[in-house]
Amino acid sequence: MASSSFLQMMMLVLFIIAFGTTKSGVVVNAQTSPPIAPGLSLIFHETNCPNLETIIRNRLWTIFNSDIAQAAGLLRLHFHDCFVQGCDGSVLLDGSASGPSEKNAPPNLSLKAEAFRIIEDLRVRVHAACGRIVSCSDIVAIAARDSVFLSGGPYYRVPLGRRDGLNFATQNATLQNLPPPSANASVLISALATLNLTATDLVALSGGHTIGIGSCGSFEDRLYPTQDTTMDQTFARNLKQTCPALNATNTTVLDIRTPNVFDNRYYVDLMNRQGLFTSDQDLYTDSRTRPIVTSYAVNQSLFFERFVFSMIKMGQLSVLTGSQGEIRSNCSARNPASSSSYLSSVVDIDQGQQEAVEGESAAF
Ligand SMILES: *[C@@H]1O[C@H](CO)[C@@H](O)[C@H](O)[C@H]1NC(C)=O
Ligand SMILES: *[C@@H]1O[C@H](CO)[C@@H](O)[C@H](O)[C@H]1NC(C)=O
Ligand SMILES: *[C@@H]1O[C@H](CO)[C@@H](O)[C@H](O)[C@H]1NC(C)=O
Ligand SMILES: *[C@@H]1O[C@H](CO)[C@@H](O)[C@H](O)[C@H]1NC(C)=O
Ligand SMILES: *[C@@H]1O[C@H](CO)[C@@H](O)[C@H](O)[C@H]1NC(C)=O
Ligand SMILES: *[C@@H]1O[C@H](CO)[C@@H](O)[C@H](O)[C@H]1NC(C)=O
Ligand SMILES: *[C@@H]1O[C@H](CO)[C@@H](O)[C@H](O)[C@H]1NC(C)=O
Ligand SMILES: CC(=O)N[C@H]1CO[C@H](CO)[C@@H](O)[C@@H]1O
Repeated sequence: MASSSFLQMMMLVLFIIAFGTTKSGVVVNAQTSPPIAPGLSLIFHETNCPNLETIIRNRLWTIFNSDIAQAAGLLRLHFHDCFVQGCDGSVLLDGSASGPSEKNAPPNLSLKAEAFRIIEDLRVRVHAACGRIVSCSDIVAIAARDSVFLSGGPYYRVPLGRRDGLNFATQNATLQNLPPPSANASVLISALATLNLTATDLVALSGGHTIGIGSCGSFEDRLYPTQDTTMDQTFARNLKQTCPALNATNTTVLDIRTPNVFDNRYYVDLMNRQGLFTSDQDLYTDSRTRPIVTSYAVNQSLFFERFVFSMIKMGQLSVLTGSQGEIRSNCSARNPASSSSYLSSVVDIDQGQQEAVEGESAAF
């Protein structure tokens, strides 16, 4: 589905949206949006960086044309950023518990490492055009939206004006806020409740697994030593070929029906007991979330509407605005002048401990 004709079609839709000639089914209107956080605005960069969104979209269009898999990595980066101490770009910092440093990267996380490189590349382009006025966290939020849209999902406008955080995401914050793929619905519901996200938000945001891949280590506990009884037999047999034993390093798609298309088939997978992670499948087992899964499986428009709502809500979690934080001149490092006193504490972070945090091993 990385075909250029598909992407061209999406660009056309976007063109139509931009010039308001018609109303497309994939545009989710403002009435279904949550309130915009104080300090953020839909037109924040309209006058000082009018080409911001075009620069990002054109670049991502080119990247996705040769590798649509990058879309999932960029979407996941926004999740990880927002879940851990708010959407402040802290996940991008070299030294954060799941940050880009090669030392921290678990094996076979090339997708994630590439996502960090793409964000920094976008920042260079945006700052070259407009100066250092757009934050890395805003760029991550726009890139996530474009990843959704250019993969076939809904288009929505992203509230902008985030500032980049000065603090690294610690291992504790990362572990506490990013539930593992082995988490059940109860754990997920309470983890998201601490972020003021509801069970409906949980099910909608989990729909991000309609694109992307997972590695054996994230679901091998469902295969060995004993097979998870909720798993479809044929699905389990195929997964055992992909991951022949514990500690296998293979990967497989999260949505077996349409792995590279942003649609509602992920929920159809769950209804057929073909969800990859426990954190996916348990949404259909748990009576609190099961009806929500079913409603999205039978109505893609409803899923798109709720996904957009929850993305905008999540995308505004504990944002820094106004004079808080800074606009980084390098997404993976704090600006030099203000950081000298803080940088010394970075070396105190125990590298061994950081490696224990599996960047990809999260339910989102
Ligand atoms: C991290 O969490 C552990 C256990 O949950 C706790 O013992 C430790 O004090 C925490 N560290 C920090 C810096 O908060
Ligand atoms: C969910 O997982 C938690 C932590 O592993 C466990 O304590 C709880 O019993 C589980 N709940 C259900 C309904 O399986
Ligand atoms: C959740 O909502 C409460 C009450 O509105 C607020 O005090 C708290 O800061 C919010 N938490 C987050 C993580 O946004
Ligand atoms: C990886 O998965 C593929 C597809 O299921 C399978 O053919 C291959 O044998 C697996 N590779 C390893 C090393 O297990
Ligand atoms: C898998 O790795 C863990 C930790 O590295 C190790 O304890 C375990 O023995 C390994 N299991 C197999 C089947 O290789
Ligand atoms: C599907 O959801 C949309 C958006 O909420 C709604 O307008 C529509 O009526 C629903 N369709 C059906 C068949 O329920
Ligand atoms: C950005 O910061 C990272 C982490 O400190 C560093 O490795 C990299 O060289 C910096 N990039 C530039 C262009 O200075
Ligand atoms: C370091 C590591 O585990 N690398 C593995 C990544 O995945 C490929 C297959 O997809 C393996 O061949 C590598 O050994």
